[in-house]
Amino acid sequence: MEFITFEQQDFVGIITINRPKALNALNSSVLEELDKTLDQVDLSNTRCLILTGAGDKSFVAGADIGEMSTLTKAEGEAFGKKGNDVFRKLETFPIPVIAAINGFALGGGCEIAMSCDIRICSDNAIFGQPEVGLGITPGFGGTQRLARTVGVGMAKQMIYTGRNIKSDEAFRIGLVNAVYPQEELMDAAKKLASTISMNAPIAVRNCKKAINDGLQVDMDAAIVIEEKLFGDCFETEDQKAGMGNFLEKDKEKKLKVVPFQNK
Ligand code: DAK
Repeated sequence: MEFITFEQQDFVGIITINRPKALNALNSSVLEELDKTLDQVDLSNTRCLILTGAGDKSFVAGADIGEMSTLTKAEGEAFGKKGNDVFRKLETFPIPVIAAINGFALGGGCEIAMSCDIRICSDNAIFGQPEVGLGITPGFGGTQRLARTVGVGMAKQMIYTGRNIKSDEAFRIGLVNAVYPQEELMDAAKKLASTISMNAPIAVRNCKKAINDGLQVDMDAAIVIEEKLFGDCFETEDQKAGMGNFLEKDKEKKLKVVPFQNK
């Protein structure tokens, strides 16, 4: 791979978009490599992913404007589909994905972060959807995910003005869960990922699916989705061990990682 690196640390996979000279802008190759990287994640041994950008200046400065500038309508549509497919793959990936946003997250950069489950950022992070200034609309889900993440009014303001916001404002409006000094960001991301990966993996996966799928339907249907995924956890080793440890008051065992179960 030319533009993506993958590193496995225990149960955590770290994906780095590595195109720092272009501030990690997303061209077709980056999108294709990201797609392949996700396909290659060993889900029997990985419980959480971290997505970040190389360098200390930029997470992702958007889709590659140079590549996009000469696209025909048909090519623009194909490029948009490539991006949307991989963003959706991230969003629906079976395990949680944490975006560790280490600088600019503009346009497609903000959009890819919003496809992740959890966003944390460094204090120099800058967010924005500047597309209207380039004569286009956000094309990788920005009009949809930003409104769902920060509310309709704030999303419309950010998108219509194309104004960038700093990390403190991103935190205030709920676009990120926490802000860290740049040098502490990756440790914080790893700690968060490690905490998630110490929990029962089937339950964590089912929580992600329940939240994601439930948000697409009305509450009656959403509760049915939850019921099914709740029921699905029973008779797993994780459920038996987790509840058994509690009933046996075995605090040591409770802290042990329950072996992953493929179903
Ligand atoms: N694309 C390509 N190259 C980029 C880039 C980008 N988005 N952002 C930065 N670079 C490159 C710069 O060209 C420069 O390259 P060299 O000149 O050194 O070769 C290098 O990265 C360093 O950038 P700067 O010299 O500009 O660095 P500064 O610190 O001065 O400024 C900046 C940093 C992030 C403020 C600035 O680079 C900037 O404004 N970049 C563009 C940010 C932006 O507008 N992003 C949104 C892109 S639009 C679609 C689906 C999705 C999309 C569109 C369509 N369809 C459905 C069809 C998505 C659109 C977008 O994301």
